[in-house]
Amino acid sequence: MLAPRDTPTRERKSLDGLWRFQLDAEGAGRRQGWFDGLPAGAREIPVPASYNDIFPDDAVRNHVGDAWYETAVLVPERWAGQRIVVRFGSATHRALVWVNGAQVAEHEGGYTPFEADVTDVVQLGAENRITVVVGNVLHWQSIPPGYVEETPDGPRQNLLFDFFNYAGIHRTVWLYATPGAHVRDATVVTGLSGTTGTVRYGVETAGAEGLEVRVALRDAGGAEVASASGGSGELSVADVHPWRPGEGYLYDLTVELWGDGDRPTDSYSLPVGVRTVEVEGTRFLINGEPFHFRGFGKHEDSAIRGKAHDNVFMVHDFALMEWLGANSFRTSHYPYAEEVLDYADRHGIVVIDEAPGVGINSGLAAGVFGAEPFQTFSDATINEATREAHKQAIRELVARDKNHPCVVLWSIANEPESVTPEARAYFEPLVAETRRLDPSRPVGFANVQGSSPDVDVITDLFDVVMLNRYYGWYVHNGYLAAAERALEAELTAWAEKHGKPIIMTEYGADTLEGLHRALPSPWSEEYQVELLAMSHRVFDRVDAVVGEQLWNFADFATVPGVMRVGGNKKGVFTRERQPKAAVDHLRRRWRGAP
Ligand code: BDP
Repeated sequence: MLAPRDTPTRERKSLDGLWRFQLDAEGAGRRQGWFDGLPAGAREIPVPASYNDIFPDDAVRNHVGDAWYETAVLVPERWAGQRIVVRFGSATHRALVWVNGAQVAEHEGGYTPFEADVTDVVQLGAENRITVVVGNVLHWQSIPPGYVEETPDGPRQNLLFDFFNYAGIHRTVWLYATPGAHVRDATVVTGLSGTTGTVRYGVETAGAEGLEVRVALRDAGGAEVASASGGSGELSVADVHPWRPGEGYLYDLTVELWGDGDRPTDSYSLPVGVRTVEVEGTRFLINGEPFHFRGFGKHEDSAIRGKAHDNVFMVHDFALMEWLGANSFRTSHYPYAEEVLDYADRHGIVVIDEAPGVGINSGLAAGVFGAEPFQTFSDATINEATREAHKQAIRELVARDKNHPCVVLWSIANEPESVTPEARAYFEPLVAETRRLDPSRPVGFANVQGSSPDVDVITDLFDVVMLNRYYGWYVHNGYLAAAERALEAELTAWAEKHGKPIIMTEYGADTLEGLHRALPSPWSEEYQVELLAMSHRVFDRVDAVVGEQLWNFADFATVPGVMRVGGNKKGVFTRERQPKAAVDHLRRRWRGAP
């Protein structure tokens, strides 16, 4: 799926700003035709933003159900004869969209884009009403799954994961115009052989019968280095400048449709980084060279904005990661905004791109997040329909992110149950589908503590071992010597059993900023430092460990609970991005800082 861009033949208009907003807990809006106009009294709300923390209003913060949004947009007269599309970067977790009262789009899944051709319903040169109803309920057949309990005080959403269920329109909304005959999609897969790079490309078009596809690759200075015609082919780049970790060198692939005229009918530009990714034994290779992941599991999370994309936080977070010497992160536990991947492409930051398959684990949900006991996989809980929703989420993730050089690995789930035959039956088709969609990247999942190599039954389906381990926190809390022995024993067992690269995708300790203890005890800043230092000693002793992404970059919002003091405090930065003591340890380890 192509991101909207301004090109010589295309124009886009952002609909970000203040929209009208109305909660609809009873679900009355559809019956009452709110798509023809929200009721009087609707408030103003910023888009993009999660709605939860905008107002000091518990009904908004803990809302379960529909929330309506409305705006008006003037569609330029000059777009006459063009194809006009409305596109949402995301709406969490599902949405229905109307334009001038006509339904144009319906989408399930809170973290991937969707769009609709609205050419026939908009009025040119006039104001057009756009209405969206966003649903935030998670149920057994959604991804992520969850369930709603009816209580005397109304419905209560039970979550099976450890982050606040922020909802709303979280990313930019675009209205854009393209020619009727247009480039619908483009896919690139790159290769390297000595000093020569290859860019295999495929272009999909719509309404373009009789038009010729022409592609041209330009270097960062704008000089053309290769060109071809036809809907698919391979470009060869002599003396290629590869994309590599730490240096996000990008070429530009211009894809054009040509008829008889002296200008292209449509033109689209795709940034392309030429690099390769492979797993070889216990090594993870980028451009044939062993890569060691240093960085974090993150969240899209900040005060007031919730899970909305925000360029201020994005640039700041990347700057902080660079300051520490991090070279990578995981989009735990859902696809992040497209702007984040574009930025990582340009800056050479490596990304593990995760599907929103989180909460597929009864043991964890009941034990840690307080859910009623349930069986993970059953007709009444996570079933084939859930798996289909999960598959669709993977399809949309790959469709959106397949061309990003920064993405080197798909993570299709976080901490799922992985010890029963049902788990294997659930995951086999998902892994196969991911590989079918993208044979060029390895596939993994983040394995939960307790699913050790002697009981896990799904890791052989994957290319890498990704481990979330809390030795020294949930296990052996306060006993780092015991934690060190246990962590080393488990990592050694993984290395011996599978002979695959091991990436530590989570390890860490909740840490209350400002709590100091001369003798490091849990929750103090000193203990976080000691736990990280212990973990790093172990990683350095196990050859197969090729990555350390600790949990978490910053403190983040969760549902309240006896284990959460105003949220999850495992950040090495506070939620406001102020450093805890661990930052010095990381700078020394990752940057060689004194
Ligand atoms: C793991 C999860 C992560 C949690 C973390 C924790 O993958 O989402 O926030 O542990 O407990 O279970 O801090």
